[in-house]
Amino acid sequence: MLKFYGYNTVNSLKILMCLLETGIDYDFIPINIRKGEQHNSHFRALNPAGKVPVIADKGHILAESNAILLYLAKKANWGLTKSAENIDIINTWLFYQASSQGPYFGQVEYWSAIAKAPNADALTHYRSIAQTSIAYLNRHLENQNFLCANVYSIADIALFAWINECDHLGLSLQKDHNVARWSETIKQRPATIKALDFFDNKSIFVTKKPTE
Ligand SMILES: N[C@@H](CCC(=O)N[C@@H](CS)C(=O)NCC(=O)O)C(=O)O
Repeated sequence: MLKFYGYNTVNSLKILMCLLETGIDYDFIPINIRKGEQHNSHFRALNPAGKVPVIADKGHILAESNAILLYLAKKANWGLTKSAENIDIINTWLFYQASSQGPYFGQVEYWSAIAKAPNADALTHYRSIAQTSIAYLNRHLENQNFLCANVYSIADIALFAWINECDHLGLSLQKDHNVARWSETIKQRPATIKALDFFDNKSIFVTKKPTE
């Protein structure tokens, strides 16, 4: 069975949302990155970068959450991955998420919640860039419900995970109604509800799966 190594993080949330949407069977293996388990030799053998999420499927080991999303969607034949035109659009969003949205939001998290020496300039700077990326997403969602071909896909999953942290990061969706509507729609999907419940659950370190 596919093994999913993860923790309560935005990038692991993407993978759980996709596994639950596609119905692929899996074993969840918690890697407590706050206790440094990502540096254990066993885990480093899977991902020398020492980061979650990682999957192992019949000997095939894969890291990088967006690469994993693509792998899972193709494996399950889920969503839009059969059309070349759609896969180009999806890839564009996956690269945008990994190279822009993720790092911007990550900096906001760092300067708002992690940095030992506060830096108001850095926080303001990265919040402003993150808000600009939300506005960009908002324009794209003006006349459509989802990011690609108006069908829910891994592109939406990838972008949703950080948008779901906006409150916690002091970012606002008030002016970005399309993003707020899109995010609410995704939050109401049964797979999203189960995935969010699972990672909110304090018993995350007991290997278990969300109930069907
Ligand atoms: N680009 C990677 C980022 C993975 C990543 O940064 N994982 C973090 C948690 S979200 C992690 O494992 N951090 C542990 C560490 O850096 O020691 C992805 O999309 O999977």
